Amino acid sequence: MSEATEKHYRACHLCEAICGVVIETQGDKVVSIKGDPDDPLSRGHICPKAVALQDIHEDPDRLRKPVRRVRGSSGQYEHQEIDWPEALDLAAAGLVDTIQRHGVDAVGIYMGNPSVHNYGMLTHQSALFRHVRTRNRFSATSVDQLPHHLVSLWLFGHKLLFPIPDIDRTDYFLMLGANPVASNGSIWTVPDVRKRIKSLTGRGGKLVVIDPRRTETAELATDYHPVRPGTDAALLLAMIHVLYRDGLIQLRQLETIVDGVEAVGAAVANLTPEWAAAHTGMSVEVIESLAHDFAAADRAICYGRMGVSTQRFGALCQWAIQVLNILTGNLDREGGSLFTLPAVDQVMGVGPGGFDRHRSRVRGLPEFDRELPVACLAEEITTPGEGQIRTLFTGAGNPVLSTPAGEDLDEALEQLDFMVSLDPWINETTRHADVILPPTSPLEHDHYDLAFHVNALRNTTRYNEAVFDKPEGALHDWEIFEALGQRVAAALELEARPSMPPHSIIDLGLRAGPYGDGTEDGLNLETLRAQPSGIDLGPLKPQLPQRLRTPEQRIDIAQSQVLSDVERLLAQLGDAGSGYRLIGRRHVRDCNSWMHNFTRLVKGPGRCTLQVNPDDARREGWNSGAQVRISSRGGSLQAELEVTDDMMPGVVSLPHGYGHGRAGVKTTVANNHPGVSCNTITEADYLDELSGNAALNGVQVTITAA
Ligand SMILES: Nc1nc2c(c(=O)[nH]1)N[C@H]1C(S)=C(S)[C@@H](COP(=O)(O)OP(=O)(O)OC[C@H]3O[C@@H](n4cnc5c(=O)[nH]c(N)nc54)[C@H](O)[C@@H]3O)O[C@H]1N2
Ligand SMILES: Nc1nc2c(c(=O)[nH]1)N[C@H]1C(S)=C(S)[C@@H](COP(=O)(O)OP(=O)(O)OC[C@H]3O[C@@H](n4cnc5c(=O)[nH]c(N)nc54)[C@H](O)[C@@H]3O)O[C@H]1N2
Ligand code: SF4
Ligand SMILES: [Mo]
Repeated sequence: MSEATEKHYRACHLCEAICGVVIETQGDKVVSIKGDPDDPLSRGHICPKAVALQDIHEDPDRLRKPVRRVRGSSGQYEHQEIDWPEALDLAAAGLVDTIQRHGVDAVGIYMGNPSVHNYGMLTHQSALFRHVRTRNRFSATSVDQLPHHLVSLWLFGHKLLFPIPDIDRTDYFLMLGANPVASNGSIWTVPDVRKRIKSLTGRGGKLVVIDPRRTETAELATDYHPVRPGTDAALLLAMIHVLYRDGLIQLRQLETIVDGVEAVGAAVANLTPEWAAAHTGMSVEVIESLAHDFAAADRAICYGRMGVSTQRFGALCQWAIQVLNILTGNLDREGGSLFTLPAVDQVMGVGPGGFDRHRSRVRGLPEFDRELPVACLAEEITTPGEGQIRTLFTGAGNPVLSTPAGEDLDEALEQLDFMVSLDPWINETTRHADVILPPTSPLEHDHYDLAFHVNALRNTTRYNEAVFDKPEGALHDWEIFEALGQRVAAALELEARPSMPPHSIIDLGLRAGPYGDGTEDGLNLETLRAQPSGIDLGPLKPQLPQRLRTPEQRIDIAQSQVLSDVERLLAQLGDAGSGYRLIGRRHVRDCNSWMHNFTRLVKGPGRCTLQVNPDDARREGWNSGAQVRISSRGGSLQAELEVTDDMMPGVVSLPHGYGHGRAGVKTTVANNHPGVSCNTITEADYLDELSGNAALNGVQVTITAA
């Protein structure tokens, strides 16, 4: 007789859409994964990646035990399985030894993107890091959303106060540098965005997409305008100029809480549509009508993501986007952009963040939230002197593939005295580690979306139990942090505070939160356990000024650092340079560097192609399928051409997260679909100088036949 099937309710944690899924299991096997129609946020939606929940769990390449790197008889490195106590002792000893000999700053830390999707890593990383108070902390934030955090800190007083586009109730949506139809949304938890866009345009609303590539999202838009990479700040500032020039400023409900309106008007006085047209490649008419339509719409949203964040003027763009929302009274307004009120309220629970309280040792880049820009990680390892990184800890990250000038980092990692990685795979980064500590599979631990309810277009909450029991002897990520923390504390004679498991922290957070003890909802872990599809807490509501964390609960839009950055824009926009501009690209079946080891997600034609516009191809004599060499100041690589009129002339696109198949990497399927890493040619010194965020988009490249 076959075993009975069991149903498990769960969130998919692979991207920010946090879709609810129903996983059917039989014994220790996953039988099916389907969308959960009862989830109040995702309403049954899933994307093709949801099946990866099973593939991750079953992947034979996923490490089940720690490994240690040793030189084999042939002189090559190999990885040997070791027991947990030995692995933890080894990892802690490496950290302690460096701290004792060179001080805490000689330990570097890099935390990658999945750490934000795994709540135990968020609640418990401090169990280790509080004993390693190094200035050399890094994360994927500085190749991603750093400008968003800064602008939220500056305007709203807290790094996590993100205005969330209220797409379901808007009339006009201006979207720059985002492709949610492929990415499923970012800093905007918006499951089933395709349906929501169709509903917007179906009810007569507009979606206007600004992007150098006619994306999957642009295909659904009412209007699409190509823009030259890295020039959006000019467009946005000229739109603000038009609002002032044509008397279209309308603060509405924000009237009594916004300062700096006059100063911003002065700063944009000369930034005319004519000026912006010359740089962006957009016409004066289009720029003016964008400003007019935005101001005329009853309810409007301006939103921009990776394409306007990881570029040369990322912080200026994100600031201008929010200033457009504010000057038209569309912030904190239904159908505009609103703040969430999550059940576990991180805005009340974690510090607001800070900026430029110290700088990186070699290049003097500013810290944000006690982290340095990862674009300077390699030089902090290779440059001798006091504070040089000698030991590196990485958790849930693959910076060799995901950070600019990744090949330099790849080499730098070999110069370390010691490296430890908390990761389930031997990938391009962790292959350098002396010891790799693999956590339980995602289905073996419980789940709460500590991060993404903060960004969701509706207030909901959901807690899910583990689908499978933890295997004998295995450790969760949080338990590994705890175990390392205890060992390091003991060796350094520091106090190791006892901690509670992540779910108890969530219980406390729920009880103390806005729907907790003493409220009508009375949420706690038990009430959530009883409704594993999630609990609806209603649509986003206006909350200003109470929600602001600025000292006087006011919004000062005339931020001096930002206004000074306009000078840099004026100085740098002029040097358009020659050659092509490189941008990135996401595919719905990718997820950064770690979704290529699952056959179901990589099958079909290779996706790591260089897309170019047909006119460029014709002029250069290139055809689809040809191999070309792409070179930048940082390096060069070879890729296959794909000619498509989705690309605007002069711009080429290559996805990131490829470049597998290197010696020692143990991801069998990915190694057979290696592609090339576009971060071979992105540049460590090409940054948004205001924030320190990497400018991964808009890199100047030349292309020749290979
Ligand atoms: N399928 C899939 N989903 C993902 C991920 C993934 O790898 N694959 N990654 C997840 C992560 S970590 C993130 S941060 C999000 C990102 O989410 P999004 O930002 O929505 O995704 P991207 O595809 O990076 O969209 C960036 C867009 O900016 C455009 N662009 C590039 N340069 C410029 C420019 O100078 N100006 C303008 N206006 N546009 C420009 C690109 O053409 C691209 O369409 O996606 C998440 N979801
Ligand atoms: N050129 C270019 N570069 C980019 C981007 C781009 O658009 N263009 N996008 C950038 C963006 S937005 C981001 S977020 C970064 C991502 O950069 P990273 O976070 O550095 O890289 P990922 O590819 O997400 O690597 C995730 C790693 O986490 C591991 N992992 C997965 N789940 C878990 C878990 O539960 N626990 C542990 N311990 N490990 C786990 C995986 O095995 C993998 O090794 O890349 C950035 N790099
Ligand atoms: S959109 Fe896809 S990857 Fe993202 S949470 Fe939903 S099912 Fe998972
Ligand atoms: Mo990201």
